[in-house]
Amino acid sequence: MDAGLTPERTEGMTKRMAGRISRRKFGQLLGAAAGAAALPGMPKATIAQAEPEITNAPRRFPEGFLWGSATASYQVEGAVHEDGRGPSIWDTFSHTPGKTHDGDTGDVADDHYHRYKEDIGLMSDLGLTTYRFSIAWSRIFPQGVGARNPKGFDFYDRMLDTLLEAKITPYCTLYHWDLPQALEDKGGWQSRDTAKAFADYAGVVAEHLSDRVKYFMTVNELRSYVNAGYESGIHAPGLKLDRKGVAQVAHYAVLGHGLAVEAIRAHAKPGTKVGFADNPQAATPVIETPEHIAAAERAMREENAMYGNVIFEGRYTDAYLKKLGPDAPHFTPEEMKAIGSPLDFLGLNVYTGDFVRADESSPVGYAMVKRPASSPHMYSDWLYVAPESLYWAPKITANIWKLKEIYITENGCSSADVLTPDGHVYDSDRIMYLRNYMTQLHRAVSEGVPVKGYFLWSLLDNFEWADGYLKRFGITYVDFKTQKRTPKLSSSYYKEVIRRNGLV
Ligand code: BGP
Repeated sequence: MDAGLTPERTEGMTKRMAGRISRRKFGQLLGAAAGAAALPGMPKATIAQAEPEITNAPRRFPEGFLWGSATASYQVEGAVHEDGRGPSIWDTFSHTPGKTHDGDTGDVADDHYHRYKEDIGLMSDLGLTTYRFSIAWSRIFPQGVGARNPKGFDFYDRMLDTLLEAKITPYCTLYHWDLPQALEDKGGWQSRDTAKAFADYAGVVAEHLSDRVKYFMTVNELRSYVNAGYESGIHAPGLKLDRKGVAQVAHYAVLGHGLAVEAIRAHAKPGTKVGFADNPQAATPVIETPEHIAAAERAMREENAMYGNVIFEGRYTDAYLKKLGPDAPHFTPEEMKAIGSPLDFLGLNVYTGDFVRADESSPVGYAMVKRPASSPHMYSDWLYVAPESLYWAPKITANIWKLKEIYITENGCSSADVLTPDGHVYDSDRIMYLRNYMTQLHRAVSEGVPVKGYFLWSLLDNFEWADGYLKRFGITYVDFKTQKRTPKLSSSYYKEVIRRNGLV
């Protein structure tokens, strides 16, 4: 006997059954009524027969809205020993036993270095109008600084030429976490010299590529590589610094961004646009009322005081410095000026949201809502489902930081994808996730929030950092043994979104 089957539970089940039966019956009655209303001999009208153009006309995105996908060098390229590439911290970290799932490494990854043409073919099939990729710093400067590797640019030149032939606009990230190991050996982001080295590298790349690339992002997700890399140690370089150490690393990371902005402006062709891809704590009002919305705006500044906020306001908030006290970072007025360099756009990586409520008793005027254990998440346990975040993150950031141009530089999810015997991946949960998030994005754009494009993470299943090849985020399934690519059902979904330039 089921020990959990108490009298109360049995009674509840009976009630629910009764409810279900009556609802089903109600449905049958409705169906009969609809059938009766149809003209004899005429097929019954179904939703599937409705004209998509008509039903979705009011749910279109503005003309020229960019539809893209995003990848990152270490996650897709492979070819880690080819053409003079130097080692990065992710080579070292992934080859250290126990650091990644099953000891997976990016040695081969998606072999995109050799298969980029096939991958650009996939983008063309989807109808992508833009593509976000990142440069492996240690392909250009194998030691991080000093001698340039002449072959370093060849791959990116080839890839960009193919991309432009396919009429896909490139968006380039200069740092997606693969710091040259030689720089980590000299202190990595704990050293101010790394910020300077990053700026020098950024200037060189911008000078070389800005005839073909008009949009540069300095860094990807400061919070991730600072906190996961130097605080919890779950990402490369795997350090666990104290609070003071982490605050200083965060400062040198935003300084690196700021100096890189100056270097790009100094070396790139006129008209080049500069921004960065941020993953703010996406403060989302728990209920859409004025007091909770105001609380979420306050939270967006304070929770991101050391990243997005210091970049857009050029100063650390008083609350942030007060909270850190003697652990606050050392900084100079010149550094703060560089950090606050004006930007052309903000990239937002939005996967999940953090609910905020108004709290008059708190000195900052808000409280973060602790997630109940039942909160739904996708296959990655950190990826809580919060579609509203794709409305509120761009809306609030545009408002508080006075932004004119925003891109969703990453959004997507992991699913427990299975390749079925008929050779398909029916990732209906990913489609559900995307549909809900895009509906909220559409809501923002319809209200005039200046989001100009969307990049889905990711084009391909790839090396997902500490999760190795376990967590699949692609809309294309990759068999990592054969490198065979199979577009998933979500790929058909996204293709239709792009075709309509609207919600599906
Ligand atoms: C973002 C990163 C991506 C990608 C994605 C999935 O934070 O910018 O590179 O990895 O998250 O996250 P994860 O692989 O850590 O689960």
